[in-house]
This record gives sequence, C-alpha cells and structure tokens, in this order.
Amino acid sequence: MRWILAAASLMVLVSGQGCPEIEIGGPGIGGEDICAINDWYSDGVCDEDCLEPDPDCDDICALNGWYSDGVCDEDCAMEDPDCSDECALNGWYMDGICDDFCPLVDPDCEDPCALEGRYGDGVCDPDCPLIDIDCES
Ligand SMILES: [Ca+2]
Ligand SMILES: [Ca+2]
Ligand SMILES: [Ca+2]
Ligand SMILES: [Ca+2]
Repeated sequence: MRWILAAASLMVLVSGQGCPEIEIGGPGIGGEDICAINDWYSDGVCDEDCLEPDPDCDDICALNGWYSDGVCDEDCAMEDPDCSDECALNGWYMDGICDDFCPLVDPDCEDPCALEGRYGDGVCDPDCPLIDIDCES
C-alpha cells in the first residue's frame, strides 16, 4: 500500500509545478520591504510604510506607545516589557526618587527636586516637575 501513497504524493508534486510561483520579497519583485529588513513588523510601533500590513497598527498598545512606557499594560497584543520590569511594577518611575538601576531611564534622575530630596521634606516646592506632597497639606 505504501508505494501507492508515495506515487500519489509524487503526482501532486508534479502537477503542482504547473502553478506560477509567487516569490515574496524576492529580488526585483515589488522592491525591498524596509519593514522586513529592519524587523519593524510586530516591534511595538505602528509602521505605515510597510509592504505588508504591520500588526502593530491594530495593536492599541503600539498605537498609544504603551510598550516600555514604564507602566505594565496587561491587555496588549504582545508582551509589554514593562511587565517584567521591577521598576515599572513597583511604580518606581517618576516617584520622586532617582532609581538609576532601572532598565528604562528613570525621569526622577533628571529631576532636580528628586535629586535634592525636596519631595516630602516638609517644605512646599511648587516649582518641581512632579507635585510635591508637601504642598498638598
Ligand atoms: Ca512595527
Ligand atoms: Ca507599558
Ligand atoms: Ca524613581
Ligand atoms: Ca518639599
């Protein structure tokens, strides 16, 4: 029985050769796909100029820039790197204390009020980038 199956599959192979072959991304056909070359498909940023539709353009997290924004977003189409980022999970970005060990740059490390310890020091500092809890009482 086995030789019959082999012969049958050979027939399929032979008859399949009659179809025109479509080369996707082949040289000279449709130009070069800059998105494929640069790995821009499913990279978390919507790229409009791709030859193929970029899945990121249907991804609410990519469209809103929620990947690697310092806040863990659970409902994204892809895994949000923030959800494995200790600093994002603990809310250490923009908490008024410079955390220079974080995977992303902590904005606190460029905030003079955070660097000088002026948040929560008992004196209201209204000119700080973040709201000073001292001014809320
Ligand atoms: Ca993309
Ligand atoms: Ca995020
Ligand atoms: Ca911080
Ligand atoms: Ca203060």
